[in-house]
Amino acid sequence: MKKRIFSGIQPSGNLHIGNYLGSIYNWVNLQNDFDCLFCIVNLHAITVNQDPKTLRDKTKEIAAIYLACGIDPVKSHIFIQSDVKEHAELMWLLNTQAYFGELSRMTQFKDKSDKFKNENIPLGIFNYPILMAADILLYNTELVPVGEDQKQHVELTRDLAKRFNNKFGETFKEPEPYILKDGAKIMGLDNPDKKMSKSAESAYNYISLIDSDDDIIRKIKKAATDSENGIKFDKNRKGLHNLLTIYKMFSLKSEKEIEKEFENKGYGDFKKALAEEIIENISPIREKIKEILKEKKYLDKILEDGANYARNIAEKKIIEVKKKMGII
Ligand code: ATP
Ligand code: LTN
Repeated sequence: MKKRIFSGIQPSGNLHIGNYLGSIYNWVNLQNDFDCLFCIVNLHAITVNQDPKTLRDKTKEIAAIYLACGIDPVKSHIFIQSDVKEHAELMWLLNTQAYFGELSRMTQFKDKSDKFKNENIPLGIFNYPILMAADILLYNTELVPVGEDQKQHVELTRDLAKRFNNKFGETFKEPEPYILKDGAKIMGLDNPDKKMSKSAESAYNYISLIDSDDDIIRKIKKAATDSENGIKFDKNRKGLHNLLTIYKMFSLKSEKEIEKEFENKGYGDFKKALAEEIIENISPIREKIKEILKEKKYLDKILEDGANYARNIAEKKIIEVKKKMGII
C-alpha cells in the first residue's frame, strides 16, 4: 500500500508562480510514489467574499491548472472539496474538539483578520484551519505537501488528531507537513518582505500562470532589488535572493553555476535571463490550460472519478468517527 498524500488550493484569484513552486511543482514529483489526492478547496475560498459565477469558473480552472502543470489523472485523484460532503461534516465534529485559543494563535488568521473591523471578522477565517484538518484527517493522510505558510495549520491538524485519539481511541493518522527547502516561500516581487500572494493589491506583486510573455517581462523588470553590485545568493539581499531562487528552480541550475553565469554581469542581464526562463516554463502551461478548459466533458469526468474515489474513503472514516463520538 502506498502512503497517502493530500493537498489543496483555493479557487480564489489567479494562481501565481509562488503557488506553483511552493506546491504543485512538488506534487508532480510525488505522484509516482504516493497515493495522491489533490483537492480544489472551494469551501475554503468562501471564507472571504466571492462572486458566485467567478468562483464556479475558477474551480474548474484550478482543475485545468493541476492537469496543465503535470498532475496525471491516471496516477492522482483530483476532486472538488464540496463534492464530498464529509469534509463539512467532519469539520463540525472536529470544531467541538478545538480550542478558541489555539485558533487565535494562527498567524494567517492574525494577518487576515487585521483587515477587518473588530466586530466584523468573518467566522470562516477563524475556524478555517479546522476545515483544513478535516480535509487531511478524512483520508488517513501521511504527508501534506504545502508552502511554508501552511506549516502551522498542519501542526494544528496533528494536535487535533492526537487529542481526538486520546479521548475516543485511535482514529486518525497524524500527518506530517512536506515542505521543500527552495520555493516554499516565494516573496512578493514588489515587496520581498512578504510572501507572494494572489490577494495582493498590486499585480506587480506576482506572476500568474496566465500572465502573457509581455506581462512577465514587465513585472520582472520592475521587481524590487537593491543598489549593491554582483549577482550572488545572499539572504540579506532579499529581493535579489528571491529572484535567484525563482531562477534556480525554473532553470534547475545550482547556485554555483548561476553565480558563475552572472559573474561580472548586472541586474539588466540577470533580469532578462530570468524573464526568459520563466516564460520558457510558464508559457506551455498557459497554452495547455486554455486547451484543457475547452474539453469540458474530459474535465468533468476526471473530477467525477476523483470525487468517487475520495468519497469512498471519506464515508468510511466519518462513520468510524460518529460511532466513536456516540452520534451513531
Ligand atoms: P494567497 O496568499 O496567494 O492568496 P493562499 O496561500 O492563501 O493564497 P492557496 O492559494 O490555496 O492559498 O495556496 C496554495 C498553496 O500554495 C499552499 O500550499 C500554499 O502554502 C502555497 N503558497 C501560497 N503562497 C506561496 C508563496 N508565496 N510561496 C510558496 N508557496 C506558496
Ligand atoms: N489552507 C490552504 C489550502 C488547503 C489545504 C488543505 C492544503 C485547504 N485544505 C489541506 C493542504 C491540505 C491554503 O490556504 N493554502
